Amino acid sequence: MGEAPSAALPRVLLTGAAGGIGRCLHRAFAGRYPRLRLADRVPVTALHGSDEVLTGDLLDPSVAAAAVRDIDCIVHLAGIPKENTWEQILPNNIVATISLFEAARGAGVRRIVFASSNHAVGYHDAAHALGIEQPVRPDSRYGVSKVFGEALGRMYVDKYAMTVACLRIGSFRERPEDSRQLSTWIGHCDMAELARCAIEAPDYGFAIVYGVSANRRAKWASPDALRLGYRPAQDAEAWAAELEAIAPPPGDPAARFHGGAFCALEYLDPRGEGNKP
Ligand code: 15L
Repeated sequence: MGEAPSAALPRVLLTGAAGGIGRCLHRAFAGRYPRLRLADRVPVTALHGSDEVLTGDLLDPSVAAAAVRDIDCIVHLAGIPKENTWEQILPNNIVATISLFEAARGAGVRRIVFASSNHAVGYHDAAHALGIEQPVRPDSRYGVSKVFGEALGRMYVDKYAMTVACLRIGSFRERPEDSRQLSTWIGHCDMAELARCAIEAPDYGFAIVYGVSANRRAKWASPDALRLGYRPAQDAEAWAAELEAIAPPPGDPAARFHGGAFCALEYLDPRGEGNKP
């Protein structure tokens, strides 16, 4: 974690605080901010005196309003974290995000850090590096919900002068687990540091940053990371020897596209090859 806490630091709301990234940030931020409100549908256990716990569903506007009250910066992690049906993705990832952004605007919250995902651009060819200038190319309904959140953030910056960071998070894990993650991995320390930078950097308007560690094999470039001051320190390469062999066969959609296994789900090859009748 960066320099010592000061009175100028913002009051922070973490949504989805009981999830994997939520728990990581909760631990990393304990005692750092003058207020740390931990919201989730399931109860979260406080770790520090400044922790506040709010249990409820952001789809309920009264819960969203209570969550954002007297908050300066929201880190929005809540939602379904992988592919699912529209019945799940629409309310939990799209409508709840609208509900939160609207509550934030109404309450005068100035900054939102949105947990987007690499799956917003997952169907780009893995043979080529990705920046943020390429068009979105979601690989799943989950990826579409992240594209939606990014577009919503862009609009709240342009229309309501808020500051919004969209973190296109890669593979958040204790350690990388397969060959793809040698490029897509983000370790726990880097994840906490990226979120801290997005919370604390001077106003930056709109930013999109890939949430990856300093992996030697990284294929995602984030010019906005510098504006936020994010300098990752972890590198998946330490696990390369044991992980290189854990890979889908060449030609498999999970190997051909940046989004990995999400790209293989329900995939129909435009050339008709290997499609089930
Ligand atoms: C994500 O967005 C998912 O939340 C996570 O489960 C991983 O699959 C990750 O992306 C990834 O691309 O590895």
